[in-house]
Amino acid sequence: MDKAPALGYIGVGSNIRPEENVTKALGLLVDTPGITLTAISTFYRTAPLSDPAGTMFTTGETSSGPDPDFLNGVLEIRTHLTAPELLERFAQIEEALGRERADNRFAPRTIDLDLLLYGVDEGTGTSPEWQEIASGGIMVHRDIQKRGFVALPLFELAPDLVLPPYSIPLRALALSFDTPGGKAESALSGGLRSRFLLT
Ligand code: PH2
Ligand code: MG
Ligand code: MG
Repeated sequence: MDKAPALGYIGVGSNIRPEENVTKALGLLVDTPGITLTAISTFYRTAPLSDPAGTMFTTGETSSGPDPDFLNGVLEIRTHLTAPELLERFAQIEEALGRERADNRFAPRTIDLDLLLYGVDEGTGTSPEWQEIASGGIMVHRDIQKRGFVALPLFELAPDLVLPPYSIPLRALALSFDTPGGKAESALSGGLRSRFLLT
C-alpha cells in the first residue's frame, strides 16, 4: 500500500500586493503534484514587524516603520513530498512570484512560505519521522513561539496539537498571545477556502 501522506503546516506572509500574491501562491501550491491543501486559517492583516535595532543580533521585534501591512495566515497540507522537497517547492513559488532576497530579513516581500511543522501526528504532535527531520536540520519553526499571527492561525487549524520536541501544548502557547496581532480578514479567508479547498 502507498505510504500515508505527511501532515504539514505552512506559514504564509505577504506585504507587496498581498491579496494578489497570497492567491497566486495558493494556486501554485494546489497545482503541485504530491501536495493536497486540506485547510486554510483565517488570514490577518498585520503591521510589519521590524528589527528595532537594525541588527541581526537582537531578538526583539517591534511593530513599526514605513513598510506596508502584511497578510498572514496558515495552511494545512497532506503531502507525499519530503521536507527538503517542500522547501525547494516553496523557494520556486517565492521566485515565481518575484520575491527578491534582500540582506534585510525584514524587507517587504511578495510572498513568504515558511514550513512551520512537518510530519506531525494531528493529535499528539509526535512523529516517527521527527528525529529524522530534526537531525536533518528542520525543527519546529521559531515563529510559532514568537508571533501571534502564526501561533493563533495554527491553533485555529490544530487546537489539540502538542509541539515537538518538548511537548508544549499549542493551546497554552496560543493563549499566551493576547491578540493575533492584526485584524481578521474573514471575507478574504472565506474566498480563499471556497476557491482552493475541495469540499
Ligand atoms: N515577516 C517578517 C518580518 N516582518 N511582519 C509581519 N507582520 N508579518 C510577517 O510575516 C513578517 C513581518 C520576516 O519573516
Ligand atoms: Mg517568515
Ligand atoms: Mg521565510
